[in-house]
Amino acid sequence: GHKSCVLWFTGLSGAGKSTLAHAVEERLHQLGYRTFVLDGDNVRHGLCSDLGFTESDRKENIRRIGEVAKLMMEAGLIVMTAFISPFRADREAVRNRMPHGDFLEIYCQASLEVCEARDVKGLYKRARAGEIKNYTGIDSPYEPPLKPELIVNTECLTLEESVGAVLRMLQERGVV
Ligand code: GGZ
Repeated sequence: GHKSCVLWFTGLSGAGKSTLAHAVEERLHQLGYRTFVLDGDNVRHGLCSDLGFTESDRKENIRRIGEVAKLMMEAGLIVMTAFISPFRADREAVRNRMPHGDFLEIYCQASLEVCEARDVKGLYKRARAGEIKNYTGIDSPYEPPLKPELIVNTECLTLEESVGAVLRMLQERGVV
């Protein structure tokens, strides 16, 4: 069996958190590991459908996701979460709920300029136009991690290279 853990991807909208988490999941499946990815698609429509994007709603969003991730980890999975999780204190609170070493923070680093240029869903454009309030990077803050277990620069790296960096980190820490 493997060591279960939580891989906590954080970064701006459009930084590639969800894409990377799912690509890592595919690789881990090939290696025979059991995993689960929590992201906006399976959380914000259900568990957190009552929450929006105010500071207090984001805080509660991250708290719930952290608790669910912890339970899934206890069930033996490698859990990956892909949420902006913009506030350092909220991420640290989740970290402090887990046994030491089981919470691995991965910063998907990409400049606002690049994320905004990607604008996959057109939300940055709408935020710039004032149609969406409290948009992270526009009129709501993002606090980058000070000591993440891994920084993946998704501007410079291909998806394959990014997956490789995550797998290397997991090997170094004895997870896989
Ligand atoms: C940030 C927003 C907002 C606002 C809607 N601010 O590109 P996306 O669409 O798929 O990623 C964004 C997602 C962020 O949700 P999270 O649950 O990850 O946020 S947090 O961790 O801060 O709770 C974006 C969409 O939701 N979205 N409005 N105002 N992102």
